[in-house]
Amino acid sequence: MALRVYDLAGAEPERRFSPYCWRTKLALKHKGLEFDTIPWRFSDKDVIAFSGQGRVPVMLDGDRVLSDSWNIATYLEDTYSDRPSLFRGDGGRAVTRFVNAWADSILVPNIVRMTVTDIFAHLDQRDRPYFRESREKRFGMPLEKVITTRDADLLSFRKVLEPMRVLLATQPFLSGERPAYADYIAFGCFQWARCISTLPLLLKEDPIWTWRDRLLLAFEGYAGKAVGYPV
Ligand SMILES: N[C@@H](CCC(=O)N[C@@H](CS)C(=O)NCC(=O)O)C(=O)O
Repeated sequence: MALRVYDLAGAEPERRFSPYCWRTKLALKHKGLEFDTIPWRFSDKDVIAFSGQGRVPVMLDGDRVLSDSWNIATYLEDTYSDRPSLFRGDGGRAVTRFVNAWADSILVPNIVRMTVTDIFAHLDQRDRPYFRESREKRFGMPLEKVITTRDADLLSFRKVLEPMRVLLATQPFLSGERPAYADYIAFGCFQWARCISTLPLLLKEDPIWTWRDRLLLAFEGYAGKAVGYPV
């Protein structure tokens, strides 16, 4: 039976924007595993209560229930070890863990600050009150106020990406000649923004743009075909 992934969706069921779910979906593609995705919304906490927590991705592999994208990636790597590797060895796994921490602590907060009203605008009506209340509590201000510094935030965000830019100027993927999980972690963040916002996070002349294009085309254009904006 195909694996199943609960995948965050907007008002339109095919608008799938979670950066963490993108990591998992691309990890599954990399492993060549068949999977189905199930659209999930913030209000559907009860639907994934069986996983013992309230966030997606949640993945089902037969009767195994997994949550947390990093945990899912290590499970896939260890369980399907005869398939293409997500980490390429222990050293790769350790360094990829750094990329995971960097994406979670730097990329995600920077992107959410610039796109939080775009996320809100794409949510199902049922999700809006919860999202507004929980995120306004987190930011300590109305969502509309969070994005008022967006132009300046965008310029500093592009500077934060400098280490990626330097690396990608000399090799096609973060993981070298071929993509691996480190690429999917970072890519998931850009894909998230692209699915819900017209904000041009990247400029066409940026090597990161070219890298992102390679990943949009990977796996027969799986991510490139997703509902989103051509930015
Ligand atoms: N550390 C988790 C984070 C997962 C996460 O935060 N997912 C978000 C969607 S992008 C979520 O489900 N949020 C539920 C909520 O905010 O109530 C992972 O890597 O999977």
